[in-house]
Amino acid sequence: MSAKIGVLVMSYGTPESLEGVEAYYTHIRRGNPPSAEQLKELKDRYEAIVGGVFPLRENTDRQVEALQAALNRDSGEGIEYVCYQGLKHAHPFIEDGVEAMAKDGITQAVGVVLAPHYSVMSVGGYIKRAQQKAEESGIEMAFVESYHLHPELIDVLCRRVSAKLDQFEETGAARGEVRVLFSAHSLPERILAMGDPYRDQLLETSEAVAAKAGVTSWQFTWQSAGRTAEPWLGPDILDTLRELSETQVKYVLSAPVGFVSDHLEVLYDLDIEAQALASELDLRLLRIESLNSDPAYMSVLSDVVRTKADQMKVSQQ
Ligand code: FEC
Repeated sequence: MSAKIGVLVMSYGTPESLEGVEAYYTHIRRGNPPSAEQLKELKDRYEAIVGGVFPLRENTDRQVEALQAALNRDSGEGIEYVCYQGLKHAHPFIEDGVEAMAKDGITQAVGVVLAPHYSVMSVGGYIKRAQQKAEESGIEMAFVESYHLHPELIDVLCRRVSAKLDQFEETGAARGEVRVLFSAHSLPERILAMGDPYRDQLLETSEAVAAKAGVTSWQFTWQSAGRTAEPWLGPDILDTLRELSETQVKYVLSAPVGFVSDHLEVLYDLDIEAQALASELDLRLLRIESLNSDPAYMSVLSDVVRTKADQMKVSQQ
């Protein structure tokens, strides 16, 4: 008999179509519908990236499929991992994923989020919802909280940074002339007063990648801050680019280490919005490739999931 372990793979979620953007946005805003102007602005951003197609859905599907294959390829005899998707703001929701596990008779599961850094306002929110549903469904669940310094994650990010520095070199810019801008989704400033580890974890990832890639000219900046009245963590990448343009810096490499997929915050906020500002400011801006379902990222995820599963006393089913 083999033991079956459920793996709840959690991700942000994206609308299924332009018609679905309003419901999605309302969910992000905890049930408060956006104004007509806010809705139009968001739809315009989605249309600008790929004309109404939502790349995050397909990327998440591929990541979940690849993770299940990686887990079972390397798993010890007698354990079968079954992956379920649970999205924060779209179908199948986190609760749907847990329910699907329960329907399949899963009694033990590991939860992991497709975001390496922990904040009580990001990963903490995913875990809370999954934990509550798991308790109601009689599933024992353990959670991976963060993996921001996993050696294979640092390695693959270092390779991504080096590849783009090579590209700069091929076009005449010395590696040392390129300022590397590590970035992640901003959060409200109040997380700092709560002692949240998010900012420190992001700085640790950035430092580790820079050290491994031999990068000395780098800084951390935020991006994609929400449109709410309270202060968000800064500086924002657009302000950072403006500041850099007033110095000797001419070449900038964007490394959004807080994200693992191509989606709106990368394809619009960086590739369209930041890129347009960079050309206006006469800065040459490149961006590292997203991890998506790179086997090295799948290996990071399968390692952290397996480590959690090993800590649970697996019962034979
Ligand atoms: O491609 C896509 O369809 C989805 C792209 C997407 C990702 C993403 C990741 C994170 N968010 C985080 C925090 C917040 C907070 C608010 C907020 C608002 C939005 C809006 C859109 C959106 N987020 Fe997001 N986020 C993505 C998309 N996010 C669209 C609404 C319009 C806007 O503000 O731009 C503010 C909520 C509020 O109004 O109170 C907070 C964090 C992450 C990274 C970790 C993770 O993936 O969970 C943190 C991808």
